[in-house]
Amino acid sequence: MIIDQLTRTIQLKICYFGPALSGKTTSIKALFNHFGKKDRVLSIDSSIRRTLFFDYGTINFENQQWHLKIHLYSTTGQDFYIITRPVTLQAIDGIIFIADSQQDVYYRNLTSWNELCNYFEDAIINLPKLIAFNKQDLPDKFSPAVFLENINYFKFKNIDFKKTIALSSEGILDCFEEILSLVFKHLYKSQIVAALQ
Ligand SMILES: Nc1nc2c(ncn2[C@@H]2O[C@H](COP(=O)(O)OP(=O)(O)OP(=O)(O)O)[C@@H](O)[C@H]2O)c(=O)[nH]1
Ligand SMILES: [Mg+2]
Repeated sequence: MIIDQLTRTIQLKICYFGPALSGKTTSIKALFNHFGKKDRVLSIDSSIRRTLFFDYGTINFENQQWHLKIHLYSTTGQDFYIITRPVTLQAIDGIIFIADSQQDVYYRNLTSWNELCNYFEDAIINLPKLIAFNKQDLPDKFSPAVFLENINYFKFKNIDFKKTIALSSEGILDCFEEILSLVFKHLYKSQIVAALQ
């Protein structure tokens, strides 16, 4: 987070993370589409539309006192480009973990979650994070409860989960609002936002 008192601007960085092909790019694009900014997502992808490095875009809000600028990134799920993932994750304020709900890729989600936890070590406990169980439109899905139990959900703080269908934008805005809410609650708790008022 960057706070500039002079220009009254708060900048946040939120990142979509998750296993290969879980729907990270589809989710970020659906969100920008909602705000009428479909063309404002920069995607660095291959000829077959796999993310090579990241997707990136900004969304701005303002009230009479403050400007809020949210930088949104998605990581690549391709392990060949794994080196780019910790770079993209630097200095983030919140994570939206996009899980692929198809039963046959269940373990890819676990591996990806564990990778995420390893990048942040103990800091992952408090980092605001939202798990989106994507692809709810498909048959043969695993139960979110099983995944949450497997990752030991209750040991984490500042965490929530939702179901999404990124392909039809279902739940995407909800996830965005929820991660912002988790981020701001976290900032209030650490008294950073309160000090600005
Ligand atoms: N049925 C269904 N397909 C989806 C959904 N979300 C994404 N997809 C499809 O899943 C495939 C991968 O989506 P992407 O958004 O490119 O996934 P990604 O996580 O960005 O993939 P990488 O960046 O390559 O790791 C595409 O064919 C999408 O159309 C969904 O909610 N339902
Ligand atoms: Mg992608």
